[in-house]
Amino acid sequence: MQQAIHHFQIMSQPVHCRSFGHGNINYTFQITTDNGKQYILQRINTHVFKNPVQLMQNVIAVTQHIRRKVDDPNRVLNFVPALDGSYYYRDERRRYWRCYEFVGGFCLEAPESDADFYESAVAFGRFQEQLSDFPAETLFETIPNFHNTPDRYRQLHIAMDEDACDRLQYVQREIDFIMEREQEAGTIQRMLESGELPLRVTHNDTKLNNVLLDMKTRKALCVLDLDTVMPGSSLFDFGDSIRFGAATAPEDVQELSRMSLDLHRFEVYTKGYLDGCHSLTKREIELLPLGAKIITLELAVRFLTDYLESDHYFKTQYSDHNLVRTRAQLRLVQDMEAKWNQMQKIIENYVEN
Ligand code: GN1
Ligand code: MG
Repeated sequence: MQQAIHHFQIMSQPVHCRSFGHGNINYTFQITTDNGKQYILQRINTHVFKNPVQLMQNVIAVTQHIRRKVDDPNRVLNFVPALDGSYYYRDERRRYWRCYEFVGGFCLEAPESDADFYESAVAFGRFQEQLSDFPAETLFETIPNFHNTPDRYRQLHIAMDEDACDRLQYVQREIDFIMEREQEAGTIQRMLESGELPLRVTHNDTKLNNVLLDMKTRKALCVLDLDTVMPGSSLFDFGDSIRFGAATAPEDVQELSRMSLDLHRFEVYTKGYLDGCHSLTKREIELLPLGAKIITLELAVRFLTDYLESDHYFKTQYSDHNLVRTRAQLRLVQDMEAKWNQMQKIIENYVEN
């Protein structure tokens, strides 16, 4: 049993603990107590999130904001205070923990039906809508420049120059592919800076497995993993869901021929996202396909950087895991390029003239 659970204000006795979910960053446990109530206990990865106290202030502010707008209290995460009343517990090894009520439900690694994917789209769209009046200036940047794509390229260039573990020799093809697209990859960031695209409060990690679905109805209950809620672009929130959930294979598939973009799922998600969120500008909607392509490319850049820097950021299961992930993402980018006109056509139906 993780001892940290005893430092939170739960009224019953913990009796069972198991590892939970497939997150690449934090350490997550599901706790059951003697009266059947369940909790999620998470250890925050402070290598990634340097300021967990500010992070929890963000998360609490965002969940409180959403709570005021929903009828059902289970439609938003409900964090449990620690014994001292704050929303985190720091243990004697200076590790930070937090806890929230687990009301049941499940997460998917891939949609099992169009309906599942549509549900997740509505949930992320609604999340965007609920935060459209959140005061962005009160949020801390939990990871500065998180989706600043040119900055991600800059970090890759540094990792290439340093080549800390002599891996550059294995990745020339991947580097070539990535560098050919460097100019285009910066377009969204530049449009945010020029004001052509609005800066919004966004989730920034909109993978399907960050949505909790109801066991019986399979309807979306709530959005999880709020650590990266920060000012950002709706294009990346949309795009990251496409990257993960409209792909025909897992993000770390080895057999590259299995990886492609499912255009039908792309359309299903577009419909759901725009059903949930009505505040996007015409320009944002037009550029949604670009969001999908650039976020996929950006993640490839991040995986490759981590590979060159000897895998200190993402959890890995085997030695070339980050390289495998890079290749899978690049294959997806390539397939999006092949299907570019079709993606545009689908979006055209949703742009109001
Ligand atoms: C990480 O923690 P998780 O698995 O939800 C990462 C995302 C990546 C994702 C790729 C804080 O998300 O940015 O897109 O892995 N989160 C952070 O699977 O870096
Ligand atoms: Mg997650």
